[in-house]
Amino acid sequence: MPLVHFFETSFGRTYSRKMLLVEVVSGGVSGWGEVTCGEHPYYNEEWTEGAWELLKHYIVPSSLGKTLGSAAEAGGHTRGMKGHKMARGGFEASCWDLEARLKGMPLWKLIGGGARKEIPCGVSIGIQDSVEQLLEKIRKEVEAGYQRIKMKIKPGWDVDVIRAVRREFPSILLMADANSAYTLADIGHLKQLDEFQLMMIEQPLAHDEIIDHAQLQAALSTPICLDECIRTAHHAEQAIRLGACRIINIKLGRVGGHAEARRVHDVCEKAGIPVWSGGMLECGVGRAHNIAMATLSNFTLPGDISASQRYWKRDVIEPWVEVSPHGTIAVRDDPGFGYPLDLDFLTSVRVRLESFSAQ
Ligand code: OSB
Ligand code: MG
Repeated sequence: MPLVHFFETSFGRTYSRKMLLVEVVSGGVSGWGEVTCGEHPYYNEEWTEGAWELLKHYIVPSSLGKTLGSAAEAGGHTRGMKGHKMARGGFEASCWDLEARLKGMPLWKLIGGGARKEIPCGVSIGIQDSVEQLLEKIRKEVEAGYQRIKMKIKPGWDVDVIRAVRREFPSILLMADANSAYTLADIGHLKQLDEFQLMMIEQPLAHDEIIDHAQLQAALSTPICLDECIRTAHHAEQAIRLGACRIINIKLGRVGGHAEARRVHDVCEKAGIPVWSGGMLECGVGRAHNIAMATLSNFTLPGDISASQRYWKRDVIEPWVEVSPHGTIAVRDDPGFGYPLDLDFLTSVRVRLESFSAQ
């Protein structure tokens, strides 16, 4: 599906998405999950075609025809596999949606959420062709009511650009996401960001490097938020113990699904570390899962869950995800993740389908 506007991070520019959805069927009821990896292995090691192969050759055979007492057991079926959390998480999430739909209850309730009826929303704005273009985009999103602006940075698009944004918007909640574009050699450069009252700087250093982040955090007054580094609750424990971050971004796919997302959430809550929901340019399926997750109590900061129409001309769910003028998404009480699929549209944009049956 083409994006309404290209999205550029420090690792590249995306014009359209090739998304992989998982439908798991039992007793005539369907549950849906989204594999949230990118088309290319640049955010982390996963990519759409790789995830397809993993599902086909490992995840589906591990589960097909087996009895699952509850979705909480779904992660166990793929536990022997290393990595590939987004592929495994897409399957895991589909099982949670299925269980909730079979029970006729909202997913947020099944996963132990429900701390809020409205999710506070922010937006993630990519690297633009010019500073003027970025300022224009920020103005539009602030006027739409979004509570927090995240801008992507990389070497050459950082200190000066943030200074220009701050001059125009002195009091907005602002943060920057580097997607691993820096190293410890850049400490002096990154320290310049301390003058801009950023809420946080997200994942400045390598995707798999917690220890260096501890050294950087000790040198910065701006809080560091880890994204890519946190794939398990144990990583969260280690990062917190080392002082590598003061905030954590939880992405459902990156940690392998709802069960582990909950564990990461709980570790952070106990340690007094606030969390927020990240995004991966999801279509409605992944977006709706994120909304359910963001009703857990410690999701106290506005996350990267925003309206469907910021991404898509038409979404695969109906209604689409909408954001109120005060920058919130109302949590729905319908069964499962709460949004019916637009199956006609989904079928019209589908480029590949493979079905597996126990019979
Ligand atoms: O690091 O949060 C990130 C998109 C693709 C890959 C990585 C990231 C992002 C975003 C977009 O920031 C969040 C969204 O609006 O879905
Ligand atoms: Mg990020």
